[in-house]
Amino acid sequence: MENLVFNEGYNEERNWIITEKIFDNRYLGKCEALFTQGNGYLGVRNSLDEKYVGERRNTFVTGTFNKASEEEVTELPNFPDVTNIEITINGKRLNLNYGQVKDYNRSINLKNGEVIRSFIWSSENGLETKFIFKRFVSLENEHLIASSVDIESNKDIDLVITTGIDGAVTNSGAQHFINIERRIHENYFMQYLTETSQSRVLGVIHSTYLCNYGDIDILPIMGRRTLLNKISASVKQGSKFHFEKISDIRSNRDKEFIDYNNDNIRDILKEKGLTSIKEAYKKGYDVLLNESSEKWNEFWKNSDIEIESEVEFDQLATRFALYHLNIMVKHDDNRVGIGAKALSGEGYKGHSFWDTEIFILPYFILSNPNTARTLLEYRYKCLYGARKKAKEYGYEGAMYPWECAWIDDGEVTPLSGGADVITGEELPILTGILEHHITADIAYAVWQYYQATNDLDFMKKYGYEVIIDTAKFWASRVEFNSEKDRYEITNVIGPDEYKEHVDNNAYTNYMAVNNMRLALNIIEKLAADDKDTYKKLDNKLNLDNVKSNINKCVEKVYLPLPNKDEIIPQNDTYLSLKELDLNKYKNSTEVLTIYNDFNMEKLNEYMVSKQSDLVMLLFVLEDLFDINTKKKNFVFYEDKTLHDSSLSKATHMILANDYGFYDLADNLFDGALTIDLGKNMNSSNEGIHSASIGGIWQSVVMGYGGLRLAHGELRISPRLPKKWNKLSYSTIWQGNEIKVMVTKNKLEVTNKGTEKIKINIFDEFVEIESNLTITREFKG
Ligand code: IFM
Repeated sequence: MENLVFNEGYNEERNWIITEKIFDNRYLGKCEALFTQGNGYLGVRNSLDEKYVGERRNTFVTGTFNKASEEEVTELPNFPDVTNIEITINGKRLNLNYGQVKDYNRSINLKNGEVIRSFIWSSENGLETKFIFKRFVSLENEHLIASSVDIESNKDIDLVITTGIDGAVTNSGAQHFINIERRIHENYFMQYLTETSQSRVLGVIHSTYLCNYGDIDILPIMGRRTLLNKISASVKQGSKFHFEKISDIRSNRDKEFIDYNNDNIRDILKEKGLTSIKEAYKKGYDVLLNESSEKWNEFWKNSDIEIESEVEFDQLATRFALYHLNIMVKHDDNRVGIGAKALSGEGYKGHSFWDTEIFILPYFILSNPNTARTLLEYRYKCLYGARKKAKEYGYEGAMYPWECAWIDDGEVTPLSGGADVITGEELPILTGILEHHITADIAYAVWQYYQATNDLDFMKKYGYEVIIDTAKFWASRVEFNSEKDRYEITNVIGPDEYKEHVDNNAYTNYMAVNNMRLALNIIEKLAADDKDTYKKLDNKLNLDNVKSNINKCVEKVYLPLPNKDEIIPQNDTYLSLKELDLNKYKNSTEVLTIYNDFNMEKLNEYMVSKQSDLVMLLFVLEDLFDINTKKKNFVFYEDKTLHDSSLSKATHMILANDYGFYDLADNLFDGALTIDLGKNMNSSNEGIHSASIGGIWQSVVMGYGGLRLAHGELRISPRLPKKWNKLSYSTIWQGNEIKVMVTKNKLEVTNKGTEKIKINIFDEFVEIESNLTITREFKG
């Protein structure tokens, strides 16, 4: 039997349910991450209620970064845990590794984020106990998490439940919390306060429980760093013991306290938490779930993508992506970004990478522009760290950190990761020092957002400044090569992280020039049309100086062109590297297997790429080369790419579909969909892959759905795979909602907005009045 199945939703729930069919202690990480619940403020990994060796029990509160010690970089700390519910039956602790387990079933309903687990456990001869556990994190009240447990036995049993607030948590051993204060109010309301050790973020956790069973004994326990209640009951054969637990988690970093200079914040938080938990206590699990489900219904009403396919998994996987896209971001707080593992695991420490701008943001720009704006405002707020980094490296302007955490943390990429097993020497991580393209990626994303929204208010307040100050960085970053009479960008890592210390990475150079050209155009336009904004920016950035620095170099930056074989060199040395037979690695079901044979130093010697690099350039700046050159380069580089990063397949899929390599596109699509949902049961241990989840949306909507935002236009040129009969999605273009419905040979575009829109459909400009639909037949 497969561990995970995707077809257990029936009728209304068809293609909404993912089910784990087998409890297997070796693979706890998979569903913990996949079934993560949250709302962008809270992220709670779906560890089982009872503890297991090998579990990773994580509760994250966005933005609460802390540095556990001097030698570690800042990370999102694991908050005190409220999900653990330990149960003993007749003195035997519930643990599915022991006794017998029947009818195990654990599923997430993507429609409302609830996870239900049920099974029958037999801990001693003739005794069978049925358990049903349920849990959700509220979308209605971002602080709330609720669980419920039903227990029923075929004999009388002595039942003990121990649960509460467990502060004995770490991030893989790194301890983040100090100064614990705890107590119980009115017998039922547990209160726990604690503070992060360096950033001094105050975490305030309240928990309560409801129990419908007549005679119960309650014993409060103050353990080391814990505050628990032990609840004992004698449960009669055939009667149901019902237990609910509700918790409220908040912190003084919450958005509501941004401008709050009140010494009483601790008391305020206590009071808010306590009031909230008392109200929640009155409502109980079902009412709270209904409230949260209503919010989910609203989300799905606006955001669902419908796919009619022979392979129903495609529909489910798309919903899986939409579910996670909705809970990975705090939609209204511009002080926080999206972590590479979102709020679903300790991997990459909650830090934000270019993953956001290039892989995730397109979804928000074209589906939920308000959230896109919030995310870009976060980058604006990170300018402080970007300027600091530029200065430290001897450059001007804003050089974005490769990894960002709290808005004023600056660069937080660790300098090493692990140690050589033989020598014990720390293994360096060079990305924070050398991977510079993120600066241009952010400027690019700002411009994409503006094109899609016309949000001039954003540009005046934030966007122009980001583009100009990043351009200022590039003008100082390029190096003049007098022999070749050109500017170069040497010693970088491009998107392909298998190549370090390279010169003239094509992606970086083109994106840097794009960044500088955008800035020049903006400066000129503002000088002509918007003197006030010009003056404001001039005071901050000295625009004459920026302009002259850019003008000095921009037309002379080396932009690698196709060679005699029409191949654009990924960097100065790539095309002269040794060739390697990659079949073994390409055919492997695991990623990064090349590391079994080569270390980084050796990898630098071969023509092998980790992820889309030159191909990424063809995607983001699609007008640079003619179609034949693009196809040729796609084939050349795809052949050498191991897709060892989860960021790779979606981009390749979209271009393969564009270029008519349909079998490859379909293959890559399946690969992109199964990065987290695939058979590899260890793929998501560190957390889900946020960028690949953005990539799923991109492959569906920008790939088969043919939606593209390029040179200021919205284009729709779909092509469905053979197995699909229909795809429906919506997008927002310059404030107007557009519904798109594609079948194998018909496209319908409906303007649901209030204004007339002009878009490009199959390379023809079409104007669509408000509330009108246009139809195009095409050869599928
Ligand atoms: O940003 C990515 C990078 O491109 C490949 N390594 C993982 C990072 C975080 O997802």
